[in-house]
Amino acid sequence: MAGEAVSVIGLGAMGGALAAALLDTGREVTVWNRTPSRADALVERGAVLAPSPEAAVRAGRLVLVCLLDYDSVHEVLDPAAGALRGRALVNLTNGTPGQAAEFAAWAAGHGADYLDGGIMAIPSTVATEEAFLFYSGDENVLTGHRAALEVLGTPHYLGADPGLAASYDLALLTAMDMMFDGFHHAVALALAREGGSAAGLTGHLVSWLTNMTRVMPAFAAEIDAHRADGTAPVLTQTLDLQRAATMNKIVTAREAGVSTELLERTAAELDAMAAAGHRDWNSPLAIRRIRSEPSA
Ligand code: FVH
Repeated sequence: MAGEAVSVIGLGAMGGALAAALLDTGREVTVWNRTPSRADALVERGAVLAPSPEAAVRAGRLVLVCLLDYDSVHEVLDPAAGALRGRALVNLTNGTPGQAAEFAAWAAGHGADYLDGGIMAIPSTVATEEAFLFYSGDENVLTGHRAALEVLGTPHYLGADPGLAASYDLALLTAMDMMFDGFHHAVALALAREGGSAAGLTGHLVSWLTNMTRVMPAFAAEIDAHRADGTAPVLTQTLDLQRAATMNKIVTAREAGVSTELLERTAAELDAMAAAGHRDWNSPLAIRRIRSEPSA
């Protein structure tokens, strides 16, 4: 839809990709960045470079913010606060749920309609089918500007609590970090053997992890059911089996000269579950343990 005025504040790798995607759809895009030269390529393609954050805010009914962190968001937007009234402000800067809640209150105090967002994409996948974004806060912002926000990636509205999007965003990023820790550990083990290689292992690893991710919805259903009514989990393994397998992994890592730090944490958790009188490992128990619930 050409004609809808959108402002993008912050033209790093991600903000630049967001602005470019909006320009591609023929929208009027105003941009601002601390280092103005980062706007050059966008201006060549039709974007308007605002002289100040305040001018950028005034230029768009929808204002997207994508900066390094919340300190920079405040540094940039505090002097522009007077222009926010009546604007739809969407902050796509990574931060904690607490920071999102604090900023939502600040934005509401200045009369902005505030939506917090988390981008589940990298710059090269913005505006592709792969990209999705979490949103929480004022749902009317999403409803009123859905066409523009859908350009960036599929929107998932989570609820009115402005911290929800940050919470889901960081949850997914944490799982990703742990997956890459596991990948690097696995490759280090493979490299310790004559004939082992990263590429040789990785094809099998991707198949294995892809198969294992298919069990997650069943685990999730068990966790939710357990929370609601105490239903016993279906997917379960004995702690003895888990502990024996973990010990094999620790010995193998040690022999390969690979750090056992992460595995020792797992072993300690399994030991603690056994010491608390549990016989079986299952996902609801693992969740209770990680949440430090007394029964785990
Ligand atoms: N890049 C990615 O793959 C991830 C994917 C998921 C979402 N994140 C989040 O997006 C935010 C911005 O990330 P980015 O990739 O654009 O980051 P940079 O390329 O490093 O650009 C940083 C921008 O922030 C500006 N900036 C930093 N400090 C200040 C400040 N004190 N005052 C004003 N602006 C500031 C910086 O300006 P400049 O250095 O060009 O002048 C850039 O515009 C982030 O929350 C990710 O977690 C990206």
